[in-house]
Amino acid sequence: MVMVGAGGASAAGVGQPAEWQFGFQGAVTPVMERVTGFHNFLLWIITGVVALVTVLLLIVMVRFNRRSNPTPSKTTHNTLVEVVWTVVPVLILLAIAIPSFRLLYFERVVPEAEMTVKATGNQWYWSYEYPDQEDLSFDAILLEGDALQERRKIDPGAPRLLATDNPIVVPVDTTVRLIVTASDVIHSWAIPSFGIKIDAIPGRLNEAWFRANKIGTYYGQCSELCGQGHAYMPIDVRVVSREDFDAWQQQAESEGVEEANKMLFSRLNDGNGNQVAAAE
Ligand SMILES: [Cu+2]
Repeated sequence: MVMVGAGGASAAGVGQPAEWQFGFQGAVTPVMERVTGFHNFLLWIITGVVALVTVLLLIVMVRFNRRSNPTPSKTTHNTLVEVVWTVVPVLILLAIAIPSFRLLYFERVVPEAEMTVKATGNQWYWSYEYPDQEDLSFDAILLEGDALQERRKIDPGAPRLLATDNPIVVPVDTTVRLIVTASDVIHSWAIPSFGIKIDAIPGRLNEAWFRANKIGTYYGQCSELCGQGHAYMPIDVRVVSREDFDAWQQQAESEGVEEANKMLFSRLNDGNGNQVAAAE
């Protein structure tokens, strides 16, 4: 199979899964950078706890089994040990809780946004609106079969089950407020590399934000079981340069989204898959 969309080892697992990937997809927003950092921090704590418990268990098994310790001690209380095994777990929980709540609030509080995108979950596709622009709205339908083959002519990296006919297009280094809702049942809008997973609930507006710091293509999937087509309503985001975004937006307003996307793909396609590197 041809490696598509990865654009070399450095990009593997950013925006979409890579073969043999072990950890998270690479972070391209401040939220996901912190999520990844918090995860790595927790890993140290977990490893320490597991190691300590394992060592204690081994000591008990070796030193206090029936053969090596035929007459067990009758001790029932040891104040020092009891204080230690109460205070140390409390300290560990505090060390986890404080950064955890800080991160929650960092995700939760939307900073001053430069633009807004509204996502609506439907059975089984997403539709998008750019409320800052008049008449800029479209559906994003999974590309499959011939439509996918056709798309690969202008967007060679388009992966199966992740690419949609109309991607969301946003400029790089721009704070985007994301408003999420649903028209029928509960869905969930999620992009691993953005660190976003937010429920789309009928009759309710949920809010999230992202500020992608790297030009590229980032995929996600509906993450709340929503019926038969749940696996077939992916999320396809193109983070592009300011110039590309402005050109796309103008074209979308004058000629429609389909034409704007064709033009965008021709601008983005450097013959190297769709992970176009920043024009540095
Ligand atoms: Cu869904």
